[in-house]
Amino acid sequence: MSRSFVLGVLAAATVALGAGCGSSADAAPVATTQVTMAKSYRFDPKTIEVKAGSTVTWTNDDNFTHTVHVDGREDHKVEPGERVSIAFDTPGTYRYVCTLHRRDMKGEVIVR
Ligand SMILES: [Cu+2]
Repeated sequence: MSRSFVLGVLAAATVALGAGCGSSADAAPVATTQVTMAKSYRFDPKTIEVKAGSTVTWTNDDNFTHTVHVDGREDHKVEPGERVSIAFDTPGTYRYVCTLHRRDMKGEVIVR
């Protein structure tokens, strides 16, 4: 209970700092349609940029089951060694999470 409280406070502090602070290397968008769920509990690269109409593929190279849940869309479970592809037709910024590891696994797809 106290541990999760501390983590919650840290998460809030991270949000308060805003974009561009801290792990700014992760935040720079990478032009790719391929995202790896790398060991351990990460989306790599975390922020990607694609053209409208692109299909993005997430591949699970970790030893654990993860999911890809884009805001407003369905959750996709991805077992180790498997992949899921999602089409992005409309420009915008789409946040997504792994619903099993929300604190650690978040990413963003920027559609131009
Ligand atoms: Cu996960």
